[in-house]
Amino acid sequence: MVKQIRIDGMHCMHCVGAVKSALEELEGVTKVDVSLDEANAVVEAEDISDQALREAIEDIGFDVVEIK
Ligand SMILES: [Cu+2]
Repeated sequence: MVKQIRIDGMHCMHCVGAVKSALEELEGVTKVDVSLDEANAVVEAEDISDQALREAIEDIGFDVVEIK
C-alpha cells in the first residue's frame, strides 16, 4: 500500500531527515519519500495503520494534517 501523509511543521532538511528516519523505522515500511516543498511524505508499506504513522510523526514533534 501507499500512504500519503500531509505534515505540518517541517522547516528544513533536518526536519525532513528526522521524519524520514522515524517512518523508515516502522515495521513493514519499505520506502519513504519526504518532500519539504510539498509538506508531505509518501510511504510504501506492506501493511501499516494510519495510527502508527501518525504516532511516529507526532512523537518527534510534527503535526499530521491528513493521511490518505
Ligand atoms: Cu528543520
